[in-house]
Amino acid sequence: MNRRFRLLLAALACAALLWLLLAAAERALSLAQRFLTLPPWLQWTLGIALALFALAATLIAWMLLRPRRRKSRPLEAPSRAQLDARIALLEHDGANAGALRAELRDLDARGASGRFYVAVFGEISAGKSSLVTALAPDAALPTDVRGGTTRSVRHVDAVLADGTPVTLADVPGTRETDGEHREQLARHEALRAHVVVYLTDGDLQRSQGEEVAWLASFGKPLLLALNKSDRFAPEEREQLLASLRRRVPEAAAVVAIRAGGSERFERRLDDGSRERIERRAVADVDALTQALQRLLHRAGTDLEPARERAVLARVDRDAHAAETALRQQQAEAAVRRYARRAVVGAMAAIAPGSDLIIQGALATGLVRELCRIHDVPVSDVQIEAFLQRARLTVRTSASLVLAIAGNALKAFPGLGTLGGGVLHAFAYALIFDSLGKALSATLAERHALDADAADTRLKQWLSERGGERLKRLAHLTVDAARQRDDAAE
Ligand SMILES: Nc1nc2c(ncn2[C@@H]2O[C@H](COP(=O)(O)OP(=O)(O)OP(=O)(O)O)[C@@H](O)[C@H]2O)c(=O)[nH]1
Ligand SMILES: [Mg+2]
Repeated sequence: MNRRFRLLLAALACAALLWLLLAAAERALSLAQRFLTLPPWLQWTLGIALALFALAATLIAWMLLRPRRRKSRPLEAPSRAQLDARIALLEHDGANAGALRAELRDLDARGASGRFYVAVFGEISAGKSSLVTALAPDAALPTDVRGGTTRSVRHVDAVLADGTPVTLADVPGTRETDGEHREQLARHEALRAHVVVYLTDGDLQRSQGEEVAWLASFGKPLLLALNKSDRFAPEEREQLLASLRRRVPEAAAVVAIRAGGSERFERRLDDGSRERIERRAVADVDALTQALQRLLHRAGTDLEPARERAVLARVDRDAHAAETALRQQQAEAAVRRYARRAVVGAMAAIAPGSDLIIQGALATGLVRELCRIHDVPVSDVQIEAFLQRARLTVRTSASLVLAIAGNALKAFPGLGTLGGGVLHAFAYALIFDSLGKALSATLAERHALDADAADTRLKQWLSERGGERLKRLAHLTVDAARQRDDAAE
């Protein structure tokens, strides 16, 4: 479109707009004139109706346009029955699932107790124990300026101002140097609670933001409390609260409190001298108590199902980790078993050739077994296609594998005394170990027999010269040879 034409269009649009505005103004003026000629009672009625209409329109616009709190998707968690079945399977396969069972027992016990559990969570020295003591003065939990005072989870019963009984959990602080185990305790306890009070004594650092996001990802109802508010001037406190509200929109409330600490002042004595006095400050946690009461009343019956989902989601993650570890163990045992069979087979061969060919039936057995362990369905055609590639890779790496085996014979003197066929037997141990490790890692990662990925890993493992691994394979070869010799006698 050329420039002139565009200018012409713009001028026309401006003229049309002006005409519309003038027409609207004229209409408004004539309406106003007619309005003024009406009798007063009609003027009043029309005026009130118009005001009500304007008010309703503003309200509707506000409801449509107001900033909304992000609604999080309900947390996905397996059902209790599914988890029970998985745990039973883990136990059947010899894994230790005691911690998972204990977590589910705790879930049931708390559910049956009908009490509200509130965990006080946050970095070390944020004032968690002071807050629990302020809410339940009989508890008198130890507090200290030094971080890391609380070493384990403690439950304390309290009654809120409106008479609601709650159980408060004082937990170790996060971000303590070498305190990973205690942090884990704290996190698990937070997930078991109906509500988490996240305590901070300033604006949120990045790590604290991550903790809050982690809690929110489990759908935990959160109250964010700015503690030690006595350290801030009123203006600064308001700014901090505004910043916290902006950064944690998931929080049901953001409040400022004073959980503890001490007050220092000077007193003039009769003899004119001055005495410095330090005493425990009076706590002011009303804003938090009220927010907690409101939350418990509002969310009431939804809290227990949400708590259950959070715990089940956590047990699901832990069960998944246990299943992965168990699979890994079973896969390693299978690889050891097949490597040993390959060694025995190689030693039994009367005149092993210099060409290292993977022994067909054994290799097929290993692939099938690993796929079964990793729960990956495979066809005979897929197995054969993968083994063909693997054979090619082994053939091209043969000289390297034999060189590694040769060096191992010198490095582990026991091997050298075993007589004929040991070089090849050890080479087969290396090949089967590499094949098994490569395939197992690929199956765990991709949940499919990806021949490309497994072959790339096989190449890496065939050239791997790690001392510990060679030592283990040397032991395996020596054991197999001894058994062969014992059987022959
Ligand atoms: N000025 C001030 N100091 C406070 C306040 N609340 C707690 N403190 C002090 O902060 C320090 C740490 O308090 P704790 O209650 O032990 O903190 P915690 O979070 O339980 O600490 P850990 O158990 O080590 O994680 C203590 O010296 C308290 O006296 C407060 O509101 N104002
Ligand atoms: Mg503490």
